[in-house]
Amino acid sequence: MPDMPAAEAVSCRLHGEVLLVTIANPPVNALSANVRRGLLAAIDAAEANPDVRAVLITGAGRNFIAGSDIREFGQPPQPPSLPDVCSRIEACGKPVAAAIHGAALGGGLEVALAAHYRLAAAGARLGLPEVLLGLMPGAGGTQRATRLIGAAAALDLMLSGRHVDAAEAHALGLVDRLVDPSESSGDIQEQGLAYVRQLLSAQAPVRRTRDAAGLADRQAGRAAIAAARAATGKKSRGLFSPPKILEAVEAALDLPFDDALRLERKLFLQCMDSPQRAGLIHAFFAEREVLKTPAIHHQTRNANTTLRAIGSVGVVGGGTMGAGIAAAVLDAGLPVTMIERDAAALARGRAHIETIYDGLIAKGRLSADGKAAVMARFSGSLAYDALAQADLVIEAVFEDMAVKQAVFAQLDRVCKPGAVLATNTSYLDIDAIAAGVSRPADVLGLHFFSPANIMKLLEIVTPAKVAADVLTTAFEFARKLGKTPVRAGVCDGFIGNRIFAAYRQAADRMMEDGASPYRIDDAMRGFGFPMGPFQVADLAGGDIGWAARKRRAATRNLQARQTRYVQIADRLCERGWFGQKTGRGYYAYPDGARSGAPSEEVEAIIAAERRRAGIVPRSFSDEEIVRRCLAAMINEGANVVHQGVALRPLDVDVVFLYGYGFPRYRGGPMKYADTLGLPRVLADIGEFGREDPLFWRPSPLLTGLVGRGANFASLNSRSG
Ligand code: T1G
Repeated sequence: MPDMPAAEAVSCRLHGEVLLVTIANPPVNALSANVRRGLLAAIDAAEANPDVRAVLITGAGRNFIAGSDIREFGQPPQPPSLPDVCSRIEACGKPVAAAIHGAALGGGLEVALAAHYRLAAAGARLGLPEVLLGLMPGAGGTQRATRLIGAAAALDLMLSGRHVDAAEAHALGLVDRLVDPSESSGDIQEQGLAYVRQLLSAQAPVRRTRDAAGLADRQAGRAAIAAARAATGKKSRGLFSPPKILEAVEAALDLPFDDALRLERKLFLQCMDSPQRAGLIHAFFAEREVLKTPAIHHQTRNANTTLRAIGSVGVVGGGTMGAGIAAAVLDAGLPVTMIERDAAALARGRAHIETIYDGLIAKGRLSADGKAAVMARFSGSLAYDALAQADLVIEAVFEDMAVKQAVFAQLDRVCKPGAVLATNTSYLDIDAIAAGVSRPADVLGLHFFSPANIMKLLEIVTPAKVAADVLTTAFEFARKLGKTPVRAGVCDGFIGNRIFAAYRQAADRMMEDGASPYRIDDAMRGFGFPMGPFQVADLAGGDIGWAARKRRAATRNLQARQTRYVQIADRLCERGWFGQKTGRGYYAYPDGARSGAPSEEVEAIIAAERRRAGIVPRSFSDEEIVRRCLAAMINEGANVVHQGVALRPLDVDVVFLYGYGFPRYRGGPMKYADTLGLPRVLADIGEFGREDPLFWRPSPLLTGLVGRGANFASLNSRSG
């Protein structure tokens, strides 16, 4: 969205003695350079016009101001700076009020804090969420918020990044007045003008936030900073900006306002230069880009595709995934019919769902009536005919092609024309499943991640024959479930599991070559993952991967047979050591413990496998472990984009951010690769390829991009 000319982005109109300043910069009134220029000009005009006794700042459309224009970050800065605009507003010799509706976030709240009075409408959302972008308030927010509401409340807003509603903002002292919709009529501009007229008739003075008394109790302020510092140490380990926020708030207690403001700016610019800012802003835009229904295949955009109505959903299978999917659909307010093969299995499916809601009741997040209301929309049956009127059916049975094709044959027999038929398979060939029914255009993959009612990621897998309106309907369904959908093509493991498998293979090779699995997990946690690959294996259950390896072994082609195959996982599975669910896997989980302990027996099995394979173990530094794991992820990510399984590198990033715990501040594997520089990644793959050329074969996409000096980001702008 090009930046609106200053005159259009900010309009001024005199209402009696009040100059109404309106920001109109769709979609969210971001503080672009022209908006800043317009605001500065408006205050200058107000000061110069003797007819003006007060100023009211409002936003057009659904929001007040959603902050600085994030798209400007990383570009050369354009004057005026936002701190200067805020200081100008605060210094105005006539009362300035801000009338807030919708979002007043980041720089938007800083503009309001620079004003002398604030009014908020119901539904307003106020906050200083810069930390979520790897930043901190950079236009006086750390100083004015602290002076207005105290260090503890200000730190809570800035370190959590949470939005507060109008009522809480009023209770905190962030705003002076709430618009009570029942009492008053007219839009926010009317409310605002009425409020300013009251201020004028009350002879309300210019009241600068820099002089507010929120710092009166310095001891409390210091205690709040100490407490926040302790909590931040634990919670935002590895994040760059939280300590900077603490330092700025500390300065509010120790330094005069203008000195503290200068320090805030210095700290802000340090955050701006940190790679975490780039990673988090990439994540911000990527997760919004994937929401837009892409084309099924590159050449066709779904501009005017219709939607199929989804008012009722069937779920086939009541196991872990089936029950989680049913709960996700119930949480979205839809009725669910579950199909199982026998009464016992159906009862288990229902009990599984009930357990989910009982857990919420236990946490006080749901009432018994609430649970009853949800379960009232659940029904179960042993007869597929119960799905005759379902608009969408999601199959979540055992991961076996023949079993799934049998289910789809039943669905093809009973489901009404136009019903969407989806499979939750994690790996299997959906084209083959679609080929088994008379309506392949109605078939696609909805690949949920476990636990399906919690995990936000949903891979929407598009077989060759899927209809455009089925894809659009699936994206709309994902939005309704509050999921982050990513379109994926059909291949073994789609986007996420395929790339994760490459990561696992790199980790397995290092383990057989001498690295302890526990050291590898430590290194990947140090990189920012919540868990290392072997902890994930134990959580997911080794039996699933084992079944997949056995399935693949049967069809391994010559090249696959020539590829190195690490058998350590098979040795554990042969012992029934599948992970948490069997009390031991790579780790031991005595008495059902959730976090595992390293196991000497596993180390012994690994040592025996090395001897069997004739491998003399060597040591691996954390740095090398991380380099190899990421190189494998990035290279396979490039293959996935190159083959069109993922539309753009950002789709791979969103899959890993939402489905595999990739550290958000690194932006995802492809963004991280750009941060490293693709030539360096390619050089690493070349180096590792000297010992294993088949596994470490550089992706043609990677060599191509390096060849023309381009990066993955250059492919993100292509339309979905
Ligand atoms: N700058 C540029 N574009 C923005 C934007 C922003 N601040 N906020 C949203 N957009 C775009 C977004 O990409 C999307 O575009 C469209 O607007 C609608 O957004 C100095 C440095 C406001 C709660 O962190 O949280 O101020 O995809 O889909 O669900 O201290 O957007 O349509 O092309 O999210 O209704 C601080 C970020 C900035 C707020 C609306 N501000 N925005 O949610 O719509 S840093 C923020 C949001 C700062 C100063 C510092 C949400 C929203 P497109 P959407 P929504």
